[in-house]
Amino acid sequence: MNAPADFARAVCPHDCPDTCAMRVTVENGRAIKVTGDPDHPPTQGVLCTKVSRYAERVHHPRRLTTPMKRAGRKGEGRFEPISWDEAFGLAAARLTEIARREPEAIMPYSYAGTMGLVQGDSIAQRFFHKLGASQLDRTICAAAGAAGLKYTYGASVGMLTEFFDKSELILIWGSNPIASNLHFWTRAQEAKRRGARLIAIDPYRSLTAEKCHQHIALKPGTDGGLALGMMHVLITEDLIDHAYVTDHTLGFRELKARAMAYPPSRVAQICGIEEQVIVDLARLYGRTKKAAIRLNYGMQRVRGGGNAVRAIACLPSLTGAWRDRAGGLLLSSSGWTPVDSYALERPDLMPGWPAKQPRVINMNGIGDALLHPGDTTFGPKVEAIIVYNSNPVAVAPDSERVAAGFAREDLFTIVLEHFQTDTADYADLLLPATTQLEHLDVHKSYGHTHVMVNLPAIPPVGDARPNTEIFRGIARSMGLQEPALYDSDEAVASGAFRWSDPVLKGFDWETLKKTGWARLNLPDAPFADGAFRTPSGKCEFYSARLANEGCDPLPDYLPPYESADAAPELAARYPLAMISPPSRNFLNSTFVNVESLRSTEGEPHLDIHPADALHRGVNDGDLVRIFNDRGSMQARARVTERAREGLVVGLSIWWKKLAPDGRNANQVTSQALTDLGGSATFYDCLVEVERA
Ligand SMILES: Nc1nc2c(c(=O)[nH]1)N[C@H]1C(S)=C(S)[C@@H](COP(=O)(O)OP(=O)(O)OC[C@H]3O[C@@H](n4cnc5c(=O)[nH]c(N)nc54)[C@H](O)[C@@H]3O)O[C@H]1N2
Ligand SMILES: Nc1nc2c(c(=O)[nH]1)N[C@H]1C(S)=C(S)[C@@H](COP(=O)(O)OP(=O)(O)OC[C@H]3O[C@@H](n4cnc5c(=O)[nH]c(N)nc54)[C@H](O)[C@@H]3O)O[C@H]1N2
Ligand code: SF4
Ligand SMILES: [Mo]
Repeated sequence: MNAPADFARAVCPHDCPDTCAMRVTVENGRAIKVTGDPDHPPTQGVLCTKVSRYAERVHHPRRLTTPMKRAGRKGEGRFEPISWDEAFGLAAARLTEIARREPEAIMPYSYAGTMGLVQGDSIAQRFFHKLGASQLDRTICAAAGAAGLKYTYGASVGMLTEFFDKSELILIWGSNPIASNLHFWTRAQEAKRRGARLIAIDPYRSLTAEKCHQHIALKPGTDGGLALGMMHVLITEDLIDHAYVTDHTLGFRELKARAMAYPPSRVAQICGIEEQVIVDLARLYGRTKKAAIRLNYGMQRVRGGGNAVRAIACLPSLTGAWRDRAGGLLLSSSGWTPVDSYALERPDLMPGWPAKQPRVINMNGIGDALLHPGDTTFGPKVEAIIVYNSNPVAVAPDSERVAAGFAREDLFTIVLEHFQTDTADYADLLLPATTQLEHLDVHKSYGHTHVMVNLPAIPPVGDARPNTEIFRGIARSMGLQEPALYDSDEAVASGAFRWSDPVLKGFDWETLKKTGWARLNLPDAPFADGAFRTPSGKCEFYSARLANEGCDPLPDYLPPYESADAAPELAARYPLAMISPPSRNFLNSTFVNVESLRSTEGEPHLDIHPADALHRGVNDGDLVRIFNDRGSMQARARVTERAREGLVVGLSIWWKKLAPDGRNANQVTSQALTDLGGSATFYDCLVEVERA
């Protein structure tokens, strides 16, 4: 038993709810195999196809292994190697000059290339805070849903994922777990074997939807309407748990009045589904004791995303589904982990904190932000951008504008990356970062409730350095004196969690380093007796906080910005709704450059309903052009009933330069923001399609 392990312990760093524990086999300093840890309950020994190939990505021949500076025109992607000293010197010279004059002209841009709390936003945030740089509102993915949960439950918390296999009914709502939440799917299948009914609520017949007992293909962006329609039925047919509602919720009377405006006949119109489907769904949901909802972020990437999450989040509290551990709802579990973000990010380093803080730029508006000339409302023009853990030129909405912004000759751009992505092409300085197998990190999960440690398995590939080390190097060259900028990775990691929180009882950094993970001490059925995290401690159907902020205190249905209801003139010109959800073999834009995975995906496709195809003279296999006023892209048409009529689906997110026409789905998406949280509205997008 005491023989040294022949593997190193690691954690999958990707933006995925499953946060798998990995075992890495190393030979001569190279990772040769990465497998799922059989002892880690959520992982159960299995990794997805993408990450089973992680060693291929780590030792990829095109890994960036040395710092480089731009040698060609902006965006051309030509670079020449330089030393780290020269790179730090160039970065420091330019940033010092700007910071002295106008610190807010410097902005960070990062997201979840790694979910690690150390290589994510620790030293990097401290660095930007110390400079007084613009702050970034990190809203590209989950902010609407997070706001919906916050106002309803008080935090991003919900059912524990391990009990879904005991559920009798699972609504898989705006989620395609076979692609994006594999380990949940295993549990759902276990539930199915035990007789549970699985219902997919998704405008698209995804890989998951086709394996469920029922698929409800509503129009995109209409989920809030469906939830209100279900409430109408639950209330009029008295399928309500009155004791639960009285003891553990707030605002039933007001919610009831709102729901009465959504009879199934009206909701059928809104959602483009049959009235009876709504009635049957509500009855089944209301009559099943162990009724669970696995909601995912796919349904909140539209104007009304925050309200829709709020409406859906009310359902288990109306029926009392929370009473059983196999009932309730899970969108995100990330709020269960007591992360010490103050210690990690040190907001107190910001000049003027806490009274006054540097401006905040919403990352979804990066296109407009980079092209903004600067004025009294926006503040200073952006002169320098430092990108890490993200690939905005591929993933941010309204990509024509994003690319135009990055192409500005006077913009100083630093990119920390593993590969020469679409964004890296625009860098003035391109700095090689280590991967998860080469650095230390700690993780929480947004799909399960374990905290985890990742220890380096191999030395850095080439001259790559961890993000933390790169920011420390720039800070040192700038002569910044703040000690917190120079904390070691281990010091940062050991302070990432509030160890005194009861959910971490019995654990500390040293034990966690040895065990690799720890399950948070949480009750099996977290809201069986209420105890929500809201100010009232109840599930807030009616939110006084929203009312105070001048918003609707009750959940409502808001039609998508780009829909016949909200914009009939636009819908006449661009009649097709387009969504661009994740591909199974990519993770956002990560892995698109791993040949074996890209060849499995083939090429960019567009799924289009036979009636819509016929009308446009499009045949299966034709190359089509997808366009609106923002831009256009090409894809290979797949004529299929997987897409409901009026909907087209382009699985994403391709690297532009690896797509035949050098473009991707974000050419047509918009920078508009959701109702709550300021999230992106990738799936609120009207287009037209024609043969190319
Ligand atoms: N393989 C793979 N896994 C991933 C990712 C990836 O790119 N690839 N991305 C990761 C990331 S960043 C995230 S945020 C998570 C979750 O990412 P999500 O965006 O939630 O992705 P999915 O779980 O695939 O669910 C999206 C599903 O929602 C459907 N959908 C789109 N619009 C609507 C709508 O208006 N209403 C409803 N009901 N459904 C709608 C889509 O058709 C799709 O089947 O997955 C993560 N996991
Ligand atoms: N059309 C459309 N657009 C979308 C979506 C969609 O469904 N449709 N989904 C949206 C969603 S949900 C999300 S979350 C965003 C995701 O957007 P991003 O967070 O930008 O995700 P990725 O495209 O995976 O890019 C992450 C990059 O970080 C790099 N990276 C990984 N680890 C490290 C590290 O340790 N150090 C450094 N320096 N770099 C690292 C990777 O190499 C990769 O290039 O995209 C959004 N964009
Ligand atoms: S991407 Fe998700 S499923 Fe795949 S290994 Fe990572 S955490 Fe697990
Ligand atoms: Mo995401």
